[in-house]
Amino acid sequence: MNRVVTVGAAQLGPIARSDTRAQVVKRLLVLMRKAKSRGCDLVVYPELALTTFFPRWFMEDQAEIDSFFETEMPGPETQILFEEAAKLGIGFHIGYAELTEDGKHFNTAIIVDKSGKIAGKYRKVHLPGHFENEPWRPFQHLEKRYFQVGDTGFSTTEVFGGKFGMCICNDRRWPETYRVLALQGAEMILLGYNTPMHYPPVPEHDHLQGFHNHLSMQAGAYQNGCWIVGVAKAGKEEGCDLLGQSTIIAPTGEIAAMCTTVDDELVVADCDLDRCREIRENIFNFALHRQPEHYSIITEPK
Ligand code: ING
Repeated sequence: MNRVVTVGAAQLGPIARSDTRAQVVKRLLVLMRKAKSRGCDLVVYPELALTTFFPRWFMEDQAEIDSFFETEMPGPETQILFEEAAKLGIGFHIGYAELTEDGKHFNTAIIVDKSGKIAGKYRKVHLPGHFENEPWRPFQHLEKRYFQVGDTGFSTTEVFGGKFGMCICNDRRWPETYRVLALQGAEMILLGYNTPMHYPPVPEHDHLQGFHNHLSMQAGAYQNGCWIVGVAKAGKEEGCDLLGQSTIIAPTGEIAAMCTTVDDELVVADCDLDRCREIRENIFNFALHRQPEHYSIITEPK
């Protein structure tokens, strides 16, 4: 009996700076119920899914910055998500800004199982962008200012009958991300992203954002024999065009499902976790073919 997980990629359209958590949670619930009605075991939401992508602005008032963070998960505004998931018997992945009790700020994602329990947590390792205000840019990308590098590392969680890993947005561009997860047995990697179409340092790459998005994830899936679910916050958000093209990618690197709008949209695929073996027991059989003694430069300190 093959281990098939029916996955819903729940892309979000723009979230306005003025949108409340309650307004966003309403949209997440619509997508969760739709996913359930489509037979999903799991629904995957984007990175920083509860607020607008606030690193696009330079802020100095820490209280204003912290207003975009969650100090509890579930908290008063998100508890309903966990309750509805348990009631429907569906798991979910969601990204959010995490402010810990000891005052640490992370770009975080969690996997919640079908009983509404948090089964895994990940804090973003590859923080893109810059630290200081750079007025030359049409918008900022201050993740290095507002978040610290994640301290969870990349790990897997046994859930939905398989081994699941997480990463977040910029992590998906780094091949090390997928290999570290696949070496731990990850069969499906869940990730959200907020990717502006315009990349101020190299505007001549703007037209390649969609290509680089899928290139990175399709390569990661094929070279590591795992399913990858990449889900966007998309559309024109506070004047900034964000890439859509949320997708579910098979271990062969093929796109099994893809969003075609830049709004709230659900796409679904039946993902047979046992299909990872076609790759992991052959072309990328790590035990048989890898030669780590020749790779040490990859992990030497910068
Ligand atoms: N966003 C972008 C991403 O890695 C970026 C930042 C955009 C980097 C375009 C390079 C090119 O998709 C986040 N949130 O990491």
